[in-house]
Amino acid sequence: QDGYDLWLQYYPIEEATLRENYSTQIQGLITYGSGATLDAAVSELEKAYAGFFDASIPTAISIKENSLVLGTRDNLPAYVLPSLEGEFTKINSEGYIIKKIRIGNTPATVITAETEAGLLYGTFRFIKEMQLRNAIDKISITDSPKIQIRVLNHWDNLDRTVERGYAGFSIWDWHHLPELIKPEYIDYARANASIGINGTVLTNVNASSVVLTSAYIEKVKALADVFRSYGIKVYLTARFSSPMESGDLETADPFDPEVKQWWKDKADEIYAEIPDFGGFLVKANSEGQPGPNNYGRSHVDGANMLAEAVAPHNGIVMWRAFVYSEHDPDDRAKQAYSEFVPFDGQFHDNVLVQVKNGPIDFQPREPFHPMFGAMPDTPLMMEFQITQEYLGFSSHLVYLPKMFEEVLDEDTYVQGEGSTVAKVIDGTLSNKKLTGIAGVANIGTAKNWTGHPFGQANWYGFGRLAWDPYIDSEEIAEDWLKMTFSKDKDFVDEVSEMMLDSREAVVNYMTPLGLHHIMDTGHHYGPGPWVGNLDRPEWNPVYYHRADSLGVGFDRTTTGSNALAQYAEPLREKYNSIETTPEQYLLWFHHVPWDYEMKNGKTLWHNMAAKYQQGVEEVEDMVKTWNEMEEYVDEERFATTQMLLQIQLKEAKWWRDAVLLYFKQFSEMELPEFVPTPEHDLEYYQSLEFPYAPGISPSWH
Ligand code: BDP
Repeated sequence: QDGYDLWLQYYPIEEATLRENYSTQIQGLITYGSGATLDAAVSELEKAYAGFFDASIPTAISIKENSLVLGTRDNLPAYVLPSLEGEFTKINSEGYIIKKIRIGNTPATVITAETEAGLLYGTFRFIKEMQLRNAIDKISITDSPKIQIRVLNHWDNLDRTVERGYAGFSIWDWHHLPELIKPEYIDYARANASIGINGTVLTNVNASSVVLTSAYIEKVKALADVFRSYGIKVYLTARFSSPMESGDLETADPFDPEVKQWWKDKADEIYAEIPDFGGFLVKANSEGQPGPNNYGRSHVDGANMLAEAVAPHNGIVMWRAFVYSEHDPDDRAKQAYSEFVPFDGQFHDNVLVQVKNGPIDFQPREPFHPMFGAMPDTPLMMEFQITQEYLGFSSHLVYLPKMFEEVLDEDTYVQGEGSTVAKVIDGTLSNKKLTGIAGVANIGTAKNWTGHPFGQANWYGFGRLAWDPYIDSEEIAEDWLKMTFSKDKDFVDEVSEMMLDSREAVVNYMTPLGLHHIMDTGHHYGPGPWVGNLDRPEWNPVYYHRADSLGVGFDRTTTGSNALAQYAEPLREKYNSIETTPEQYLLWFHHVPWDYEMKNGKTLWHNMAAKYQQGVEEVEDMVKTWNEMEEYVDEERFATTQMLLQIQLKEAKWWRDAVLLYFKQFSEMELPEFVPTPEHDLEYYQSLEFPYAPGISPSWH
């Protein structure tokens, strides 16, 4: 088992009664309609059936007892529809209905939808029910995605390095495209379709304009042709200065008629090849990327110009709000809000503003980004990072859906209690038509796609939450474990608990109590709270923790940067006082004295040390739990996970020791006796270098 099959493993059904029952329920597959997506659904059913029963799925030419009927509403025979009355009102265009019905006296299972994509999702769901060994004889499931645009963002460069990628190189083999279509492309599409992902941005946000040249458009088209059958659209990142880099123009000013025309022509050229091209994702005027500000124009000017170019083709623009400037002396956490919120309502209808979950940058824990809820007249899409840039790369087991869920569940209070981030994203809070969510992919050429075997759960879980931002991360973990490893209850109970706890563990051993961005700079691996020599102040960890002899933490209250003014009441008031700020955000919002007495009666220093120690102990528990799971897991994945957990344990201790030794210089307090004496001195930790850490792409050299 190398993990290549992800959660799409169709093990033989060994239990005799169930096997008998399932095969009785699937007497003959009959499909109505035609098309590549329907073919994809059928081919998946064939694969699954072959795996479950070691036989070919029986087919039928007309509906008979216990047929499995597949077809969109328009294609189903009219006599089937009355048995589905009322069901279609429950789904949207990508939703599905799976139902055991009676047609006259004949029982049959129908999978249907309004669109072929819905049919495909329904098929995957039907298969999943069997993967989970659920009963299907009275099956009745309707489901629809709650968010429209559910995309992966690949930070893949054309030279196949992956920015912040820890699972090998890019899976897009640009050199051999368009001719060579690798089986991986199809399996990638299957995996995404199985969780409802309907779009992929192929290229890095730090973009190259080369992907917009005709030679590359041809390559992109080849991928789009593969993904189309799986309901997946392709998108590209658009480098704002492309009109200049192409050699065509001397400016990229969005007000220049020639620039506008250039983008219109470019869009026409792309759509001529890829009629369902999704549109552009843009990082502009951020971390050195070109953008409209270079010409004295605003983000709205830039986004709207591109939106006009793709609008005739129903394309969209995802314009990122990840901006902060070295020239702006204000708290970095405030800058995106300050820059974007005044533009609310001014973006064209086909623009989504893409906002990271927190106001800094994909930390183990951040409060939600205050832009969520603050732009009621603009579609805001969520950007999560699935790749673990700040969370131990693909060496550490961290179950991210737990964190995604925390963010989605946070209450923005913008329209009173219950105005959760999820409701902003799914559009229900302010009645948005266009909705979206993006996950920065953790996928690469690693045999198992994600490097760490448990990295797959983060890809899987992102997809599930993109489909339905209200589901429980525990349910997702359980589903994933059952489909990926074993359905044994003891295994699932123990390991899902381990996964759920892993998120808090990483917060504890890296950045407890609201600390953030104290990773070593550049690669962001390992501790680096001492770094303070980089050109841009906000690239330095010392900027974020602000430790001194008095205390530690970033004062973002009314006495400090007042970033909390960007939140609605009662959050503002709550975060303004140390006493009412949740301890998990304490040092995010406050500069707190080392001897400040916390809720448990102990000092801040004591609590900080205790959290780091707890993080290490939590990883020790993970190691113990996993060691007991040998009987449930194949040798290869068991051993890989076991070895990686040892790395995680070693590095959790490294984090604890390095950070506590560093802060001790300021607190001038002793480590509590339950924290073991660090193995090395601070100088040792400071001297460690990682010149070849993965994930730093040429754009950062
Ligand atoms: C940061 C990464 C950097 C990305 C940037 C972004 O360090 O590599 O380019 O975010 O999201 O997290 O644009």
